[in-house]
Amino acid sequence: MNFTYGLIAIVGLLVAASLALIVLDPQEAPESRAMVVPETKIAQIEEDLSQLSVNPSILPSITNVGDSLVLEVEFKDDDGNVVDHVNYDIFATQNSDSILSDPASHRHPGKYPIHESSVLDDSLIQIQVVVQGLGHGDDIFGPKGIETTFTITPVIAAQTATSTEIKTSDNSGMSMDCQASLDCYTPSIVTVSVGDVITMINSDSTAAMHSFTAGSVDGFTPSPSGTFDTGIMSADDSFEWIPESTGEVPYYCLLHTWMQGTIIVE
Ligand SMILES: [Cu+2]
Repeated sequence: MNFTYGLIAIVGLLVAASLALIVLDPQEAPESRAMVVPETKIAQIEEDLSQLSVNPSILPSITNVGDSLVLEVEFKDDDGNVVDHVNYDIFATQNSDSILSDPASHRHPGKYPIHESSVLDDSLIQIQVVVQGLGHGDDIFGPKGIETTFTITPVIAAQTATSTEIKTSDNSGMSMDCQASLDCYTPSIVTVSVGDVITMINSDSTAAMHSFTAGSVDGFTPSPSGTFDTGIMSADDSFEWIPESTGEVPYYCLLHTWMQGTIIVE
């Protein structure tokens, strides 16, 4: 049904309603409805309908790179009142590729489509909403073909990097006892994520020098892996390491090879 045809249907209904109020005698059947509407009145109604405003707004919930864009479309008139029973098409593109195409969508009060795109990259998203009239089935009226374009820049999700501290234990250089109790370093086993900041601190209150050297120890023979090495640290020295790949990273102290720990990177 095109716009003009819809208008005429509405005009017909309006005229029928007004005639029903005026003509109380059911015997006096109204004349052909279309015939009694003056051209000026059609023009006026056409003008009124064309000015009916249906303004879409998009309510996106996710715009992270690597996720889908999930959104609903809400419609309001110029006074900010929600307009329901809106028929609309929605399309979205990114890099000129279609990432969403839901033509013939319809928003009911309380029951409305949630549109979901394919996975986003980091380039601009263009969303086009085309209002196709109000109502259902054959009874569709109101503004049609009104296009509104939205643009969204996907967000690159912030790295939720956490920082982790590993310290040398008091007296860990003086006695091998901490080897059995697994607390030469505290914590001696720690699980972190790729991108986390690991701060290694020589906090031993005896002011002994220590290192955090990635690698393993066979008996008293160390095999450095080269993943990280703080070198010899004086009291209160610290060193930062950010793991770039997953895996278990054992480490030890160059000066006291019984001091051993493990960083598990996930
Ligand atoms: Cu040490």
